[in-house]
Amino acid sequence: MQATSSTQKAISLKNQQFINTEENHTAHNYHPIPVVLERGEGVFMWDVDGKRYYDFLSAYSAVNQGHCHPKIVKTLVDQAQTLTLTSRAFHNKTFSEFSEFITSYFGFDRFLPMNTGAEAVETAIKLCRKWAYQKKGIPQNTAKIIVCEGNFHGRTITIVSASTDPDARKDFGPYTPGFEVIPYNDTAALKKALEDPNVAGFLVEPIQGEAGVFVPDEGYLAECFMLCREKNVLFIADEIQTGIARTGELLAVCHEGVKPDILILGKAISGGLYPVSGVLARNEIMLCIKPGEHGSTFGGNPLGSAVAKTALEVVRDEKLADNAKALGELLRKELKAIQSSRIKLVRGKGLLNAIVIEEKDNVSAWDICIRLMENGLLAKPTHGDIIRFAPPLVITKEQLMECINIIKDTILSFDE
Ligand code: IF1
Repeated sequence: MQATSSTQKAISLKNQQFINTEENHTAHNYHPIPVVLERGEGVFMWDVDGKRYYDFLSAYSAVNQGHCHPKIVKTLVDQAQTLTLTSRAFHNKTFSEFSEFITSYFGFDRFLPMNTGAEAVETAIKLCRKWAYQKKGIPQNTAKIIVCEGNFHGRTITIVSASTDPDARKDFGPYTPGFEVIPYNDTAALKKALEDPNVAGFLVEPIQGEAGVFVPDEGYLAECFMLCREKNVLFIADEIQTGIARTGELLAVCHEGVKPDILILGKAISGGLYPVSGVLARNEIMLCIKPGEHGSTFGGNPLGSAVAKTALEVVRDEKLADNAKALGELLRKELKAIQSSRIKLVRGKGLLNAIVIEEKDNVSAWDICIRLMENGLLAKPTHGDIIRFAPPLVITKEQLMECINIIKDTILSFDE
């Protein structure tokens, strides 16, 4: 089956009209699944024809709490009618309350708020460099940060400078210096790289999302943390995608009892209602940045602060980490039981999962996602042959079983 013909058949005229308008008026920096969504609730989204879908992407793990969670929406509406933005030229009450809440929630001394994930990663890099010069005594302009092959930390110039993905980097030079790339899941490589006394930090995803939900060996993070500690190097965890209960613990580093020196959060910290991100660190690190040295107009605004506080309360009160853990195990078990040579591999942790597709008879991961869409489940292929399965963490066992049946029937339907 050809990808183009399967794609065209799947789309209604109404969906196609919105797609055409968007295609004609926007940059072509995405290649979306051809569905036009207009409403969401919990694990579901509806397209412009009123057709209902299970969301198996969760906006790349930003809507862990489910679409339009009523408590978070209420907070958003109430706060929007009260005070939305002051800038941090002045104090605001909501941010004050939120700062106490989030530091005790994650067990850190201090919080620095930003808006998007990439900004939070940039913040962590700046913080690490400040610390390197002020505390570690690395000579000016020589601090190095170690990153991993296949990383994804965002799309700013500095962050793509640390990337190894040609799509993310090509023709965007000149690049920011100061990064050294080592293989992921390779503690020997880290040990070697740490011999350089100018290394200030190790920036790592506890599970590589963009790489196709690549889960490192058990003990990898704990050992990396130990190696960094021995060399007085900051262990910087990018938990933008893996954090906030997605992998079955509040943070993915919790699986190995690691507490990062700098913790980077984004996405689901606000339940997908409003961009909120930030970094957490202890006093000695965070206080290296002084007034005027870093900031953001919207960072720490009352609206985002209120929304994020409620979104984090929902994660705790609804025990979303426990649900992700239990249902993630069920999902992987059931996916592994599907008798199809098209599924090469199932991997993941909690409800951050992926299957690797064996491309044969001209059926690609894209074709499978198109048929999943026809059958009422939305997922997105990555790297050609990988499909991520990451539903909102509020999904119930009954709903998950229905989804597993959709996935199973869809994959088997290509062999009929
Ligand atoms: C896009 C991937 C997911 C992230 C980690 C920082 C950021 C992200 C670990 C930046 C963002 C996104 C952004 C999205 C695609 C996506 C993604 F496939 F590219 F890798 F989720 F799997 N650190 N991840 O995963 O956060 O600035 O976007 O808020 O379209 O670029 P952001």
